[in-house]
Formats: sequence, C-alpha cells, structure tokens
Amino acid sequence: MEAGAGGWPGGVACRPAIEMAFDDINNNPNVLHGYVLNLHSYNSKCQPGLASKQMFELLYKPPVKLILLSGCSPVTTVVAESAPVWNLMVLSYGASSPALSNRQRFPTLFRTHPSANMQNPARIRIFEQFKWKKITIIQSVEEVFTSTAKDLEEQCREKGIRVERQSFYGDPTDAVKTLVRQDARIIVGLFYVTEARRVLCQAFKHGLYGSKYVWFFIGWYADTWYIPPPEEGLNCTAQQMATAAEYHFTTESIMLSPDKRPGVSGMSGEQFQTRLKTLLDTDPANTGGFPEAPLAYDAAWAMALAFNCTLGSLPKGVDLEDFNYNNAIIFEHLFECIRKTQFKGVSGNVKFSDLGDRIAKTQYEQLQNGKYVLLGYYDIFQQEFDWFGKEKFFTSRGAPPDSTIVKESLI
Ligand code: ABU
Repeated sequence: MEAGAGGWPGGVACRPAIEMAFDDINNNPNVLHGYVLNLHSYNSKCQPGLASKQMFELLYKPPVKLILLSGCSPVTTVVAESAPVWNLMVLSYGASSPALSNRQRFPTLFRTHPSANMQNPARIRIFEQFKWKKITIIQSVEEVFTSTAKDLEEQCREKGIRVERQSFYGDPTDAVKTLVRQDARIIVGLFYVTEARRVLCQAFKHGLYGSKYVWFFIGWYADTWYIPPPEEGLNCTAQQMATAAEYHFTTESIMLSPDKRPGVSGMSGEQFQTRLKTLLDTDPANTGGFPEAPLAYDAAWAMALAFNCTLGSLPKGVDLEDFNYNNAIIFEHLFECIRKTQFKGVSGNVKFSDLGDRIAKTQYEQLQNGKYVLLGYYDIFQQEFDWFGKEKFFTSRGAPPDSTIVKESLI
C-alpha cells in the first residue's frame, strides 16, 4: 500500500525506494535464501475509504499476503485496525500519527516513521530558548494533527506555556482570521501540505507574517512546498507565498542516516539517496516522499529480516508458505521477530519501542532567503540540544515577543 497523492503524496519517492529494497533483498543470498519477495501494491491516494476497498481486494485475490506495508496516517489507521482480524502484521513507513501508538487499538502495527509527538519536546525547547510563554496552534481536523496538538498543549501546560488552539476543515480562512483577532504571534501549524499552502496564503492576506510573527511548520514537506501549483487555484502569487514563508521554522525527525559506513543493505544513507535520485523523474526537492524514502527502504528490510528470523524460529514441519489468514502460529512468530528487529538501516538504527514506534532525533531548519538552513538538533531521550546560532529574524532586535508589549508609564 502506498500514498501517492492527496494528504501526503509520499508514494512518488517511497514506491521506488520499496521496489529498490525488494530487488536488493531478492539479490542478497544471505536474506530469505530460496524465496522471492513479491510486491502487490495499490495507490490509496492517502484516502482511508479507498484504502479499505483496496485492502479487501488484496486479501481476497490470491496469493495469500504475508504482511501489509502502509503509507500515510489515515490509511495506516484503517489498515492497522483491520489487519489483526486476518492475523496480519502491518509495517508503516509513512505514518506519523501519535494516535497509532496504541497497542489496544493497533495490536500488530510497527512503523519505521517516528511519531509526530517526538517533535513536541523539540518545539518546547525552542519556545524556552526565545522565552515565549504563549503560543497558538492552528491545525486541520485529522486525527494525526489533533493528537499531535493535544500532546503539544499538554506538554506546554506542564512548562507553564499558554496555548490557544484553532482548527479548521478544508478552508482555513476563518481560523486564520481568529488568529488575527487573538493577536497570535508564535504560531505552530499542523496540517498536510495542501492546507499548509492555503494557511500561508491566508496569513499573507491578513498580514500575519513578517517581523512580529514566527511560524512553525512541519519539516517533511518538499523544499519548495510554498510555491503554489496552478491547479490548486490559490489566490496568492509565488512571490507573496515566498514573502509569507520567509524565516519560518520547521522541526522534523532525522530520516537519513548521516553515518558514512554501510548498513545491512551494504549502503550508507547518502549512497541510498544517490541511487534513489537516478530512479526519479522529478526534482527531489519537489518530490513527495523524498525525505521519507529511507524509512520506506528500511521498512522493507525490517520485513525481510523478520521473515528470515521467522524461518529460523518456526516449529519443525511448519514453513512460511503455510501461512493463511487463520494461522496464528506463523503470525505469532513473525510478531516476535519484528518486535526484536534491530539493524543499521539507511535511515539510522532501526529498532521499535513496545508500542511499535521508531525512536529518532529531531532536526530544526529555517527558511532563509528561499533555502532551508539547518539550525540544530534535539535528542529527546538524552535531552541534548545542539543549536548552531544560525537563526535569523526580521529585525536586529532578534526574536519577536510572544504578545504585544504594553508599555506602562507612571503619570
Ligand atoms: N512524513 C509523512 C507523514 C504523513 C502522515 O503521517 O500521514
């Protein structure tokens, strides 16, 4: 399963990454020797209804499938809620929703994509850095963003940071007007990229950009995301969008291993990316799913290594090819093997928490003069904050205050 358009157009780069992994695994004599992995895929366009229909087709058309790979959060949610009924494991390479970290609701889900909640302590670290005690969240009403916003609000409250929250479905115009009325200054946006462009355009129209404001956007959009594609019919020019986008901050988990040494596939992160670029027809900076492609490649390896481990652990006389949707024995062995998975992938060390989540560091970037500049890193577990001091603001006074400063004078 993949997401190819819609909420997150990640399939454009993630599909070739998964195909590359299948080729590499099939050509590797040390993994699944004597077996050939076959991919059966559909483009669910990040639409959960369409994905449910496609999943039934996949399951009821032979051959029997051994595992489901899924992309974006809304699709992973429906797939992972249903999969246990067929004794199927789900590996997601593209789902960031914090709501998926729930073993009651998603008992057989593991993901190589870190949860969006990982970004929240990193955001709070920046709020503290610039002494912001009041922030505003604007989000679209999808579970992935609602659960992220709820966690951010709770964590801010614990740190004494006041939070206002606005949500919208589809058209953000009213929500942006409310931000203006509320005098929002430090604004965190949580939405897919099409909505991000609509919000930015409305921010431009309502003057919610420039020296008094700091915007935080999600860091996994393509580098040129704010340039409006003509088919979206946005009422803002590319120049207006670039003006409103200048100096925004982003946070995102590190998805490409910086280690130059090769991992289990024989490639380093950089070598993987160089190879992937040769398979794409479009500019990587503008290709959906390019940042997440290492997670997709590693999801396929996690699956293959777990099959390999299952082959070695099954009782005598039982083989992987005996699997059917009523077979709990093979399923239980596979679950244990994925749970224990640990390897050096092109996205970093792959290892899952008890909730099936991936652990990763966060990186900060800022758009400066139309280019993203790396500002630093935050490691949530070690609580290590590396800040390079490269941030820029519109005035020499530095970071703007989080609200209007009322000057009081004694008469
Ligand atoms: N980095 C892509 C996340 C997409 C999603 O969670 O739906």
